[in-house]
Amino acid sequence: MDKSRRNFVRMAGITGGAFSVAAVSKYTLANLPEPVERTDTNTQPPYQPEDANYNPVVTLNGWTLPWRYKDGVKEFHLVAEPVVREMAPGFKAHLWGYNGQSPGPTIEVVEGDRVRIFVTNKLPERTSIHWHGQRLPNGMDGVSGLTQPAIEAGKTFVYEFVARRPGTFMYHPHADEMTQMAMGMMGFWVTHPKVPHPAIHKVDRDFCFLLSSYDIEPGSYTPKIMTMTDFNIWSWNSRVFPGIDSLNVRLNDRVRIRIGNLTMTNHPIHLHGHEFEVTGTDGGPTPPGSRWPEVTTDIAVGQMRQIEFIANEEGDWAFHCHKSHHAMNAMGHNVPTLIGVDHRGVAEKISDLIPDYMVMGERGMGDMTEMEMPLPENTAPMMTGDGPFGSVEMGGMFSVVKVRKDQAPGDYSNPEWFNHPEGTISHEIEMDENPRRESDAGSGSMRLARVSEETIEVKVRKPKSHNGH
Ligand SMILES: [Cu+2]
Repeated sequence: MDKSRRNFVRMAGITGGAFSVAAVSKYTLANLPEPVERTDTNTQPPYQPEDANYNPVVTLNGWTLPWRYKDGVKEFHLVAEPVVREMAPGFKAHLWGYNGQSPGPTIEVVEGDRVRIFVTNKLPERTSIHWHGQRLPNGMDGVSGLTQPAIEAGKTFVYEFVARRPGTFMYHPHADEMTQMAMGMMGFWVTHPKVPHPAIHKVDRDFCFLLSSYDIEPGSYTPKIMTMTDFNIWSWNSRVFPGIDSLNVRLNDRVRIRIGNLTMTNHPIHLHGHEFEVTGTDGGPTPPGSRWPEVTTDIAVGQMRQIEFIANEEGDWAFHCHKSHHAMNAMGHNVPTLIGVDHRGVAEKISDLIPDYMVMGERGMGDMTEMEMPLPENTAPMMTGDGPFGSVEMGGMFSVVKVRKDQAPGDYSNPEWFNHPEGTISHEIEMDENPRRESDAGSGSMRLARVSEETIEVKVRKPKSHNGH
């Protein structure tokens, strides 16, 4: 196609953003909906069509794909293509995705809707889309070779089915899956109930995101697609902390968060300060009698979970994967544990030879967060993120649920850090400088002892080897 004839215009106003559509294209001529693209990574406000009688979802660092009505059918156009995703400030990845981004836009419909989805393949290889969790005719299931021929590069296919079941779903390729999912091809799908459903609550806020992982060497841009286990980028919607937006809610809101796992391992997702219930899976809403309170729920590979809670505690509540290695950014895993190893002298000597040399991990890894050692270009710091009290020392699958009294209903904008009521912040206390205070003999009270530096040295100093070096 002659690229110079493609004239992109900006559609401002719908969600205040940077949609762009081709003004005249072969799609118009073929009577297909113009593909809508976004290239930025900001969480878009809910997409609220005029006739929507549901509370739309908000996709973390993402957006919902607009559709057009044609003969009572909701028509969408997905374009599979190479994209550039800024995964965190200062760190971009060359991924594959849909309509300008990875993950692709969220598709949001209502139970009973007939949907028609055009899929144009602008990848260098063939693809297909599987509609994970949907009830549909077998030939619409998107498994290339099994239920349809693959969509060859440059071709457009159409899928059409009725969204029969309300719930939480996703879409992804079912052609060269290992490569295409390792490259970021995936998207969310939400089907709202048509009429009130006994197991589906009305909620005030409804968030969604996908878990994905990448293996991108520090200083490079493209994921290594053959990696099976040793991923180094653990992301929510292809973003890593501090690049993941916070989930901003109003005090006493009922909040739903829908999460799907398209990585190669499980993720125990943990919320601070509240208990939640798992109210649904990709198999549908869970029966209310089957629910119990949790603060962590494990999401296995290929599973989806929707959690719900009443946000009735004000504050900035951490929300993260509980696997600590998934809450940090690109790092080597072959680093020996150096806690307690005495480097005094060694570092000085090496510094004479290598000016930027820095001993890693002598007092734990927390110092890494403020380290001055230069990172390769295009690398997200391993543990980072400034909070109101210093570095958060996190990365990867970490964000914050911000619960505020004065967050207006429907306002998803990011408030300032929490203003703690006086006397409610953990703080340092005055310590007696005596190394050891005599406890009241026999009183059974706890010994408040300050262990001397010497004791620490004995406990942690690496023992000498047998032959006495
Ligand atoms: Cu995890």
